[in-house]
Amino acid sequence: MAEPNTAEQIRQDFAPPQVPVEDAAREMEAFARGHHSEGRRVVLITSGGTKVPLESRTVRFLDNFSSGHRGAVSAEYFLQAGYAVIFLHRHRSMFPYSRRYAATNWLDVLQLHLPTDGSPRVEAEQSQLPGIVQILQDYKSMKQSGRLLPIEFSTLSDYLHLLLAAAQALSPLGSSAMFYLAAAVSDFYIPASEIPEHKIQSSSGPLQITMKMVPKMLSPLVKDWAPKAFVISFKLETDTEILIEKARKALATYRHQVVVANILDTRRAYVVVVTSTEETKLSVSQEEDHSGVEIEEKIIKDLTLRHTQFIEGTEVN
Ligand code: PAZ
Repeated sequence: MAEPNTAEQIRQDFAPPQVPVEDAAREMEAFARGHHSEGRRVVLITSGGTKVPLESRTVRFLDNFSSGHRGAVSAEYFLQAGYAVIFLHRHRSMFPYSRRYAATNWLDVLQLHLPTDGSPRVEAEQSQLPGIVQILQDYKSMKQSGRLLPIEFSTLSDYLHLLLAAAQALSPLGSSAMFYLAAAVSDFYIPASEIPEHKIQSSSGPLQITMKMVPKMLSPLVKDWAPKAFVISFKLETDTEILIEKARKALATYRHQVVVANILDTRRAYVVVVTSTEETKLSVSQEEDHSGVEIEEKIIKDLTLRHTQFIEGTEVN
């Protein structure tokens, strides 16, 4: 029997998604078509980590470190650069604009006024929300422009189904579509046919599980699903010795345009943009960091330029 292709494998081998994929597919398709018809480029940003259930009535799951910071900050800079953004992100991970107040306890920021002669009023303590006026302005104008489409996932299965739907929505845009795959997606999963239904019992002794390799989405994405798009993947390592070699290997295997390589501990201050012919090091110095410069601003400046060259067919890489 022939091996199922990746799309079939996702449908057959993974638990049904817990999010309304068909509705999201329709929204993404209409969003992409609308912005494309207005001459705008569209980027799909994936952001955050994936949850891999160990039981189908899930009590326990495998997760990872990703906070969604990279994706949320990048979305803001892509919007600033004029792109329309599909923000495919992990539920409750960082979100563009509001991410600056992710650690804020709103109950401390809000003041309650109880006038004797009127209704209660709630006001925010502005001094506890640094930069709020500018951020609120940017957020409101972005909302009004309709250039941000947030789509949420939680589980690995949700993510895979939604990525497939996003690729189908963006494919008709050809080279003006960009995929910016910053999510930290699990490499391992338990197939739907093998996952225990109920909570794994500790009385059965130490836990031994065998997980299958998650199909590599980059391969069908680049070859079949959106073959004309500009595709950027991210490579995270903890060992600097192997980072660039692994990024190069990914480029050679999947034949997409760019890998952004980063190391777990330094990812906020240093990345290498790797193409088939170049390695461009981008960094944020301590002084820049103190004055609020974010590495994503440099990444997006670099990538939007490469995207222009790609569209114009004048890229040298
Ligand atoms: O989400 P975050 O800001 O905490 O981290 C960003 C990141 C390290 C997940 C991203 O830059 C990245 O490298 N994503 C791909 C990870 C991978 O190799 O699968």
